[in-house]
Amino acid sequence: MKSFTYSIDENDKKLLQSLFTNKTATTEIRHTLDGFSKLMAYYKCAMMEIETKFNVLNEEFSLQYDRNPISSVKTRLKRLDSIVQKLLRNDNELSIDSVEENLNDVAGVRVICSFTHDVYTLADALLSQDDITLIKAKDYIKEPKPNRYRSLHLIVSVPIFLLHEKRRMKVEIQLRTIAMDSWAALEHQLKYKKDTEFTDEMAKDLYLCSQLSAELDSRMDSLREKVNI
Ligand code: 0O2
Repeated sequence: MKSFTYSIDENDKKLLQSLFTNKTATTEIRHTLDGFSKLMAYYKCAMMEIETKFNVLNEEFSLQYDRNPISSVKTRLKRLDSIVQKLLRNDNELSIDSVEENLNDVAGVRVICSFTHDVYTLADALLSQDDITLIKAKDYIKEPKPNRYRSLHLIVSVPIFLLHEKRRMKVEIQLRTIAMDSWAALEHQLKYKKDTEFTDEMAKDLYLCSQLSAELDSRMDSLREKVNI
């Protein structure tokens, strides 16, 4: 059985000690560490709830249409150093409450689909569930980012049921096709690879790849429509 606890490593502890409290009293530090571990465990539970919902939708879809719309579901919890960087970048307070209030993407679920049509079918099916609240949607498929990044982003809140309380937690969901995912992974690698310069030629090639990937998705969707699957 999977553990529900979020364990913080030594680096996280040091970072928390220096950033989340300016007091050195041991009880204060322990309180902060416990609070952060608890919050991350809640995010993990929310992430698992969403992952399960997509797995259920995938099963049900395959019963009805004899194919799986989901190629894979990936989950990730934002690392503490990324959490701190994002709070600082946005001029938000460094506190545990501030994480919950200001960040939407501590818990992330990425759903990779076979067809663009499936992205919207799954998003609609999830959003029609009565325990899911849509907080924000960004459709980078209909309106790609200037670098041609495509994906459908949903920020939702989902309830998690604890021993004595029910809490709503935010989860960022990214839905995309296999082609969109391959492109995003390549773009991320090229951009963040520190030992290689990101040249104009690479940017042009990447742009061409984005066009090809969009065309591939569109043709695949047309074929899917023809065979009505
Ligand atoms: P990681 O490790 O992937 O999480 P928000 O405050 O959420 O409204 P934000 O953070 O700008 O504003 O959200 P947005 O635009 O919805 O994008 C958040 C995430 O989408 C990023 O997370 C990436 O995962 C992905 N993403 C967005 N734009 C791009 C892009 O141009 N290229 C690639 N490859 N991915 C993109 P993080 O926080 O960068 O990292």
